[in-house]
Amino acid sequence: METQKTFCRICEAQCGLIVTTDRDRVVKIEPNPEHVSSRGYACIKGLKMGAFAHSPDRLHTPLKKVNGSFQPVSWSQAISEIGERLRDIHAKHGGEAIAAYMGNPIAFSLWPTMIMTAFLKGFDAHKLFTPGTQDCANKFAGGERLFGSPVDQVFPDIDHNQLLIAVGSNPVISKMSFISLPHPMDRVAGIEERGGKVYWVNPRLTESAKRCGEHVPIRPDTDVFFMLGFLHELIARDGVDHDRVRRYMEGYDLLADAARPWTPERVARVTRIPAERLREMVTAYLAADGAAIYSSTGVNQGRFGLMVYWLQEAINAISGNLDRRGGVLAGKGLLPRPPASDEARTSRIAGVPYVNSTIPGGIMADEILAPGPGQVRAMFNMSGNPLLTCAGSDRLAEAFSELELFVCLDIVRNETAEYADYILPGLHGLERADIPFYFFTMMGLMPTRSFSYTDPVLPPPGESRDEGLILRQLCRAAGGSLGGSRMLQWLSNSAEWLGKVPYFGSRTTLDRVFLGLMTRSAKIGGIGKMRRHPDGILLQPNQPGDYLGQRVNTPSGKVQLAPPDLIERARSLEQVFEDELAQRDALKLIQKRERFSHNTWAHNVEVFVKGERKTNYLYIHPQDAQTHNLTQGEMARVSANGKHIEVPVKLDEAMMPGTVSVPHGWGHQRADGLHVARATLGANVNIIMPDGPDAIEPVSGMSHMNGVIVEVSSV
Ligand SMILES: Nc1nc2c(c(=O)[nH]1)N[C@H]1C(S)=C(S)[C@@H](COP(=O)(O)OP(=O)(O)OC[C@H]3O[C@@H](n4cnc5c(=O)[nH]c(N)nc54)[C@H](O)[C@@H]3O)O[C@H]1N2
Ligand SMILES: Nc1nc2c(c(=O)[nH]1)N[C@H]1C(S)=C(S)[C@@H](COP(=O)(O)OP(=O)(O)OC[C@H]3O[C@@H](n4cnc5c(=O)[nH]c(N)nc54)[C@H](O)[C@@H]3O)O[C@H]1N2
Ligand code: SF4
Ligand SMILES: [Mo]
Repeated sequence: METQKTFCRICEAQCGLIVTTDRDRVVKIEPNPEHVSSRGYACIKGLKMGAFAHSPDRLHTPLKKVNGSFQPVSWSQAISEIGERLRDIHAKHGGEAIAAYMGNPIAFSLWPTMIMTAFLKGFDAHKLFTPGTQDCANKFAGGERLFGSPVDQVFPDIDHNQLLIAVGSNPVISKMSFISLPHPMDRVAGIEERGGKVYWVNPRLTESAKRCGEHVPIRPDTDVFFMLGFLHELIARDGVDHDRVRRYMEGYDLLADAARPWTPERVARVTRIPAERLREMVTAYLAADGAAIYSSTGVNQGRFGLMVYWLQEAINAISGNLDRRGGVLAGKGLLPRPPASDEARTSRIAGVPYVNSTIPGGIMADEILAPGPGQVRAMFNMSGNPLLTCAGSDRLAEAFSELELFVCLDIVRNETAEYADYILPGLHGLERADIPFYFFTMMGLMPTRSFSYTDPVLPPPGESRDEGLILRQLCRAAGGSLGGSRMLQWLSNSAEWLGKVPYFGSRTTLDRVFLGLMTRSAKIGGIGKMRRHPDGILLQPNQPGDYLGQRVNTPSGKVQLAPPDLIERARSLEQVFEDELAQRDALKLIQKRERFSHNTWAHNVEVFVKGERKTNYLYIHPQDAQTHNLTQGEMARVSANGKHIEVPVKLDEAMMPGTVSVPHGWGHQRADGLHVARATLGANVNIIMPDGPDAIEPVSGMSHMNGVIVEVSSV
């Protein structure tokens, strides 16, 4: 038996763990009480991840599709055949024809994600799809507009907030996003314990709202009106720190103009938050000695996620809460940021803009299906299951079947991989060395500033390989140069060659060299030092007062309160308001994350899909169920955009009337490679989610997955 300390890479909390192994198998995973940031906290998914790492469905060799079925092939065959096809596509159609999707799990590992970017650059390719436009690209687009860079982001100073308004967030289940917060509910509940206040603005009475604070029900996808009403009231009460605004911000008058028409009484008609309730929240916000409004995927995935982000951060800024103790703090990364791309790229599909150097998932099918120059013909999917996680699954299925070359790098054969020509076995998180997620190392979104390093805990099973190495080998085989640099490719080749020499081998794994360079450039020391600190290292705490006038990245150095394109869009809200009134009786579908689910992959772990958990449901308020003649347990048909799915009904008083929910990540029945998930029931909600250029938020490219109008009926 051996024990090793590591940290979890499933969600942003990145909890410290102690893993006990016996002959390369996980026997037990426990929370690490000594870890500097998580201090003994971990959730069920982290503690049970051994089951996923050791799944009997793990791929041990590369697979190639031959006459419609997958057969094991050698690495050298897979690499050389893919290389040849890629070389050919590149020669005929250029880099525009090559794209990649990089999914959520591997985003927590810096090395393979960097290599993916360098791999694409090696073919002058730039179409990188990620889940970002399914969860947070509005924040990147907002950061760019307000603070001068997509990676300039702020987070609530949670351990000092005296008031927190959390909009569209449910930490008990998800553990939060854009903030690394192990044991989030203890930290949020701490606000009340020190006499402060917490509000949860949410169409559902969530697990979090049941734990502490007050629930403020809101009609889905009307948060932009809530923010406008809040801003209107804040200005009407002169809750503005004019001196700070004058010194550090620009565009205040235009911002105030945008809020003028939206009185609390008026916005109440669509948000259903009574005017008095909103006024009471503004009073509490102004009275608090340090307050923050924070929002997450519940609004990001609506039609106005970018507008909500803008207004929320404008409120935090003009009220004097930005860059102050107990308000919101601007992240300060540890590593130098990768240089921002100076080209403002747009897609050939309707001129859709890229955000943070990625292209929206909502136009992936169009990029593959629409003929003409730039049509995507080769696709590399690393650690993603876009067939189930991106909007418009049916069109995506059609698109994936059209690809000339489709390669998946995964640890199992998931639903998307069924469409692949090759599936290449990568590593599970426990099998790789790592430093923290780039939201923390680059963006500094950490209330407790800390740094950890982990060596791999498990050896790779069978012939599976580090994804960084796979991509480097593919790049070489196709005649590309990593990062477009011959020098880099030469370095990569040499490291690979040296890796085969017994003595050098253990010293020249490029990932370790890279991570060592990163820890050194973070001025933390080398890996040797990090190994002596398996519980992580605490860094100098966040300092309020070091951002405004000093680190704001806009050309003038001032926070931009009135980005022109957002001011312009604010004018179109009059029509949206009228439309909302006209749709007041329609049912709106929202997302819901589940304790034992994690997007798609957790459903292939037996303990997570036991009993009642073997399917997703239509969650619906009993009153709505009665109106639609639905009863507990019966199958319901849920329709939108001319498509439908069928799921069992679960009556749920926690849902606001007029709101229903169907959790995503389900619908595994055709997953031949996933023996546990295949036996689950449930349906893929993304079949009914809209895709295409008209269905995404025009500036940030966010897919519309929340507040989608649906119809329900019994089957
Ligand atoms: N309707 C709707 N859709 C949604 C959402 C929603 O709320 N509603 N949420 C969205 C969000 S927030 C996200 S982040 C996306 C997630 O979307 P995706 O990233 O596409 O899906 P996941 O299920 O997270 O993971 C995909 C695959 O990663 C593989 N994997 C796990 N670890 C590794 C590894 O270390 N290496 C490799 N190579 N593979 C690995 C798993 O086996 C799995 O097959 O879904 C989005 N989709
Ligand atoms: N157990 C579990 N944990 C997860 C994940 C998982 O799948 N399962 N996924 C991980 C990933 S990839 C991410 S990105 C994070 C996301 O983490 P969060 O962004 O914190 O997401 P949720 O906790 O789902 O909170 C979203 C909340 O928004 C509410 N909501 C829905 N529509 C609206 C609306 O129109 N307005 C308002 N105000 N609220 C609305 C929902 O009721 C829900 O409570 O979670 C991560 N953690
Ligand atoms: S909260 Fe997130 S990081 Fe912590 S153990 Fe659970 S899944 Fe892992
Ligand atoms: Mo996500």
